[in-house]
Amino acid sequence: MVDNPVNTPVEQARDVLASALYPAQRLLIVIPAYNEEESIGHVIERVRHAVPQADIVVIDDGSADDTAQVARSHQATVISQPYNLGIGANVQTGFIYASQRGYDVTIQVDGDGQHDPNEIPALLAALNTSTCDMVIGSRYIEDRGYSTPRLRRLGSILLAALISAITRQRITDPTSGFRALNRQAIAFSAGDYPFDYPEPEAIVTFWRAGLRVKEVPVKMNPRYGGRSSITPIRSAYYMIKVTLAILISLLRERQSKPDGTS
Ligand SMILES: Nc1nc2c(ncn2[C@@H]2O[C@H](COP(=O)(O)OP(=O)(O)O)[C@@H](O)[C@H]2O)c(=O)[nH]1
Ligand SMILES: [Mg+2]
Repeated sequence: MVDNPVNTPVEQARDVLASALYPAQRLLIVIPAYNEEESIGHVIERVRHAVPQADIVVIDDGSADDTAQVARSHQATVISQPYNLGIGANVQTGFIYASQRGYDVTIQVDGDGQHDPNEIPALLAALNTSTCDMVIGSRYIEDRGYSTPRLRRLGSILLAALISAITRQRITDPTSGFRALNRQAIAFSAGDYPFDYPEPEAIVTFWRAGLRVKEVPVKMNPRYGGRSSITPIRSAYYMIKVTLAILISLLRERQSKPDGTS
């Protein structure tokens, strides 16, 4: 377990500024969780400490362990899927929930503890101060000590190159699920979101719909417990599947933005 790090004075000042600038913004933290009973309680507490004004929904993806019970015992709202739907459909459930309840911003924070809630204000600040619809927390823009297994890093670099070439914009961390979405991006994702390994493909889908994406540097942790779905053997499979999914998505009819423009 990682202890709750105390924010530096600069980080505290940034948080105060962010909430002072946008006091009325309704924030929803979407936490996808599949068999994360070891970490979910800690993640909820750290999120609450970092953004006390936000609501928290845990989307339990048909976990076989006590993820839902633990999340409820930490006073989070829990939506339990009837069975394991996979990460894309699971996260999309969060976007549908957010769009139905009129949230202004969602921030996806994984249930395994990899995403540092103290970085949420940085994502929010970028979403609010730049002209973009989605902000991605990237662990690779700056070296903040995150170590990725070699094969996975290679896959991530290749995917980043492919997506950067397609979107004509530098993307460094396409598999990061640490993301903030504004209303327009939430509405779009509630209606159309890739399934399975959705993060890289979603960047391309957004670009095709005219939604703007920006990356900001964040620090990330290793997961607290449990296992990543992406084992070394599955990395190669993941790469091929995601690359094909992205290329095929380019053949799909262009989706228009929720406001009807394209
Ligand atoms: N492995 C897996 N994770 C899921 C699923 N549905 C939701 N999740 C959650 O999605 C987040 C990211 O998954 P993870 O396996 O850590 O992927 P990684 O961070 O890219 O290695 C975690 O919080 C999981 O609990 C699923 O069907 N499989
Ligand atoms: Mg993870």
